[in-house]
Amino acid sequence: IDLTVNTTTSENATLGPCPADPPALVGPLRVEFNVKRTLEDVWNAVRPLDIGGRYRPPDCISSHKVAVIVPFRNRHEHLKHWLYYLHPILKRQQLDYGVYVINQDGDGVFNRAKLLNVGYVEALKEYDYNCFVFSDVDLVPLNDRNLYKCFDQPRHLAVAMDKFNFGLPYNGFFGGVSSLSKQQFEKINGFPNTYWGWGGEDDDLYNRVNIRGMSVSRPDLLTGKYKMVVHQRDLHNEPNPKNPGKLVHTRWSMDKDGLNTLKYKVVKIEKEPMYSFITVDIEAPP
Ligand code: UD2
Ligand code: MN
Repeated sequence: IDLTVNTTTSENATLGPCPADPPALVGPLRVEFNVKRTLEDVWNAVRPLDIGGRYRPPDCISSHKVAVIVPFRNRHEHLKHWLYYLHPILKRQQLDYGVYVINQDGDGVFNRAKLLNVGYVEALKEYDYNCFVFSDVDLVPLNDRNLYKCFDQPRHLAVAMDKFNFGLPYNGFFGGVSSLSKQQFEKINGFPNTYWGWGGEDDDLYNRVNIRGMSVSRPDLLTGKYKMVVHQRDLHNEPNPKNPGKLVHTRWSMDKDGLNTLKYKVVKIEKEPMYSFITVDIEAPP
């Protein structure tokens, strides 16, 4: 007798793994920021999603369980562009993903890296993510073959930004968008929490990766093209002159400053249709 499962009656049990090359990718993309978008326009362009900006491919099982973490304060116009472009891309990439916007409460000094650590911890409370993509809110990829997943080594994705003439500004640049697996991120104790204001935190992460014997992988300069929304420096995020000097100490500071020393209070969690909006008090100096 034939004991094989009847495939027509148990569809869910018979989903296969997603292919290594997602079939719907199109390559180069047109991206336009000189358009006013309402949240409703954006929703109509990206729906359907599960609440909180969650998605998994309907027709295959993805092994990439990705939390996309966005540091945020007062950039709602940028967020609309980001959601409008990123959701369709992430869907075509067949990722099992969720979007977490980590909103710094109050108007103390901004701290991008600490917000990203918070995003890591909060996302893991919700789902068994194995990969974390850390992205500025104002950066949109110009090629959907730049996969928002994790690789054998920590990855730098934003290698060719328009503001840097589509090249790397320096060899060790690790800013904008990066991805680390859960294991890679734990191995480096996450981001530093002590880089207040603008600058340096991405270089510290680069140091951490190298000190732990890993290297940074990158897409080529055509696949890694990005467009950044043109903007001025925000209030309360001035370049901090103390940050560059800290970079020579990463080797000694990294075990005392990171995930293992992270302290914050969640003020509010809002489950929006296209993202989770987590407002946090990170004990920012005035
Ligand atoms: C560069 C890097 C960025 C980071 C930063 C230094 C690029 C494209 N990115 O960004 O990864 O290393 O330098 O700290 O080169 N943000 C807010 N509200 C604020 C301030 C910042 O939401 O008031 C968030 C937002 O996601 C923004 C990100 O922090 O995209 C980085 O800040 P930025 O865009 O002002 O700095 P930028 O473009 O020089
Ligand atoms: Mn920016």
